[in-house]
Amino acid sequence: MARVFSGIQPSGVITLGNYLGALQHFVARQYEHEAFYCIVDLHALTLPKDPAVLREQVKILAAVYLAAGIDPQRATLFVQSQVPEHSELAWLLQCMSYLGELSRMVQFKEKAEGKDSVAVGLYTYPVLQAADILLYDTSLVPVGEDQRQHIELCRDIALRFNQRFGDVFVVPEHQVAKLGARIMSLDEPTKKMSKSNPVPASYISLLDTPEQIQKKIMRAVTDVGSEIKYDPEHKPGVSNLLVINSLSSGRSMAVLEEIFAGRGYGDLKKDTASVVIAVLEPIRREVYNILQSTDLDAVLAEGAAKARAVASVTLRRVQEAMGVR
Ligand code: ATP
Ligand code: LTN
Repeated sequence: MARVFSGIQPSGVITLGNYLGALQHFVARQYEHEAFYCIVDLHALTLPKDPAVLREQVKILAAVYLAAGIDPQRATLFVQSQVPEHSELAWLLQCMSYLGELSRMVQFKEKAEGKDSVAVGLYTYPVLQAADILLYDTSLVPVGEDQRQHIELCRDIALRFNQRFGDVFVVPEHQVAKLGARIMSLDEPTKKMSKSNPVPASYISLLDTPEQIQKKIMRAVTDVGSEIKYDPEHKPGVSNLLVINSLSSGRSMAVLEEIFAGRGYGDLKKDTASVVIAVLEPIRREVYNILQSTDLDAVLAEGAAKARAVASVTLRRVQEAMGVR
């Protein structure tokens, strides 16, 4: 059975983009493959973080994973910092990675832009990500579009390592959905919806109330003209709403274009708000139930133990190959 691995940063409240582009695919994959899902708290440290806030966000993200449908009996859910093999392998892989290739990473350039001082960890972030993936002999990595470049880098590092030291790593492939891999910001539909955007109206959080969701979608920026058709290049705002609607309601783009032919943007927004609420409201309620009733520490401790059992074997193989064991 192929192994699947993916991770989400506890860097804020999970957005509709995270859900449609990543989390819902994690849930589907757990029925087909052996799955490992990680709360990547070490990655979240690459930008300044208050320790108490980080702890709280780890807990909320664990509840979101479970509320969205991750079943800890099927998939291994764990916190990255509880499996020290991630940091250890990251160092070994840093010695196999080049300044040039890391300098080309778009996420680094975007997150470093305009800052006076940038942590080295932000630069080496994709190497830690490669360690996450390679520790589990992962074949498939479901991610949103923005992570494609990081998975390519992980493949390059794994191939380079295998060429030098023999067949140590499984070389993974990314799995990026055709639709929904890049949900756009509601206020600026040419930018990615992101949980670290300081403007709350730009994203829908999985913890937003139905009223908040309704308000944000009704205020979403749309395009000139009045036709409702899927055309991301010329109609980014309307196309984003159509994608969100299609993935939330299960109706194809062709069906939606037919339903909304001759109707106005207001109708599209109202309908989109109602289908998004229908998907997110049960998850939001479940998050609060879980936070009150589930021993998350126990679930995560069990996940970490299962993850370590796999990760420690891979790390040992790498250490032996490199001559440090
Ligand atoms: P941040 O804004 O803090 O960088 P983020 O919202 O991009 O965070 P991540 O934790 O970096 O979230 O991403 C978790 C997963 O969600 C990744 O697979 C990523 O590709 C996916 N993802 C993030 N934003 C979107 C989006 N707007 N549309 C589709 N997928 C997304
Ligand atoms: N960098 C990813 C989060 C992440 C990840 C991973 C994703 C960390 N390690 C391993 C897939 C596989 C992001 O979404 N920003």
